[in-house]
Amino acid sequence: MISADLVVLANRLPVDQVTEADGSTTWRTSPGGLVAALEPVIREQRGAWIGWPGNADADIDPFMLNGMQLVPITLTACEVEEFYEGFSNASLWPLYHDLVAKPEFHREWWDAYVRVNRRFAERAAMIASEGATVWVHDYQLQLVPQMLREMRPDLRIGFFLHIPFPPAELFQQLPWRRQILEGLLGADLVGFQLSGAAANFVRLVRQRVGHRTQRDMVHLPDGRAVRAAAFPISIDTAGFTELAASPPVAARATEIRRMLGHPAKIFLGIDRLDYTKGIYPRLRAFAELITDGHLSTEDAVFVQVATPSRERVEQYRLLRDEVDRLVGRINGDLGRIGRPAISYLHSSYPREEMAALYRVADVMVVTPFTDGMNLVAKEYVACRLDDDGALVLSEFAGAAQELRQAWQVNPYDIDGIKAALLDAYHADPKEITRRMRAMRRTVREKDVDAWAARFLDELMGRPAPRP
Ligand code: GDG
Repeated sequence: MISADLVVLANRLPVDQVTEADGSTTWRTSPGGLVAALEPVIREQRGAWIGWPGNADADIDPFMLNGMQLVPITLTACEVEEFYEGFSNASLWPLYHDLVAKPEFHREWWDAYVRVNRRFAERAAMIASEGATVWVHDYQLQLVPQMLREMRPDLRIGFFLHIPFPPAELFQQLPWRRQILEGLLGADLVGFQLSGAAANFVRLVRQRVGHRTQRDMVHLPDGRAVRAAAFPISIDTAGFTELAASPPVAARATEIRRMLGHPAKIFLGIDRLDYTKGIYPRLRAFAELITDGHLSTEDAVFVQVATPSRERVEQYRLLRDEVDRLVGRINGDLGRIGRPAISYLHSSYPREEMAALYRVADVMVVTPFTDGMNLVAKEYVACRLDDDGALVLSEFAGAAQELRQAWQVNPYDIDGIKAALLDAYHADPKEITRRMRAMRRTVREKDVDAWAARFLDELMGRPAPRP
């Protein structure tokens, strides 16, 4: 029987199942900042990670990997549809992202959300040792803190939301708004990317649940206090810098530039293919700069990587068709043989290839309509070993609050994006270096290890639970 002093809960386990040449299957840690930051802490504290392994109906026993106890949660095919694709990604995701798409609300999706959250909470209650620390992640699991507190009042519970938390005007559309707020209030510490999101939460709790609040604290009738605060997430900066500096990545970057025909400047976008990421307006802005004669396909190429994502959700299928059509039209109208205006890749790549792309891009374009943080912006900065490269960044990405030296844009303003792209394209190398140097200092000082340590220190410092 597993017993852990630190338990992490996230929708997904930090591993992917891979099939070997001989047909056998093994697990491999999935690359990502969160795993990189938490793995050492979990290992040190005999910790466990509870999550879904990623395929429906998989009934897998807990196992050890890299010093972590991994505890798989089974989701039926129907739960994947209703809890994950439905309530998480077609109700909460658009609602929390400023209604960039219209959220759908269905009572059976909500029922599945409650059921799956309870399964996660029950599993955590089973394996957490007496007085253990539990850290719950993200919008798929917002009911877990309260459920778990009812089962195990001896635990210290933290929650971190990776995506934005909307203002009251939007959040109150949710038919189950009160249950979600009460779910989160089961935690001792509720973390958000930005202080504005924490303030939205506290205000909603006061208005909708009626608890007394004081700055970032919520005071519950039973005497417990919950703190809501900002913990802006970051990346494994040293890991990315090292990868970018490695000879194979440097060679690959040179090769990519050659394959693109040595344009004067390379623009780059890397995103999950998601309607919040603002891929459409950025490609239109770039195409208009060519049509208007400000750029030519000799001067510039736009490489857009759109990683396949949530392909069974209707809104994502529609987006894919829209972007496909736009890229087809732009290249049809503006491209020449061997010189497409946009090099569009609907595919996912290993981290090495990502680092090579970051290294080769002269202008990185990150224009989400709204985004909790946006790690791609920080990864680009970490890979700019020579302090060069221009970052064009949406002012509505969480990262914009730290990366102040980027060329900041309103992602809804196509003329504004055009002006920023052109400005970044023509910027004086000294100006580029001045800005990049400052941003590199930020991501060096504030990496994902510092983020995890700050959250866990703050959580441990909360008053001990009173069972
Ligand atoms: C959510 C919030 C918040 C992308 N394509 C490939 C690949 N990626 C990696 C990137 C980056 C990550 O995926 C994407 O992170 P983002 O932060 O940009 O966006 P979301 O996926 O929406 O993440 C966001 C984040 O959570 C953390 O809290 O910042 O606001 O929405 O690391 O590099 N990695 C590889 N191949 C790909 O093709 N290897």
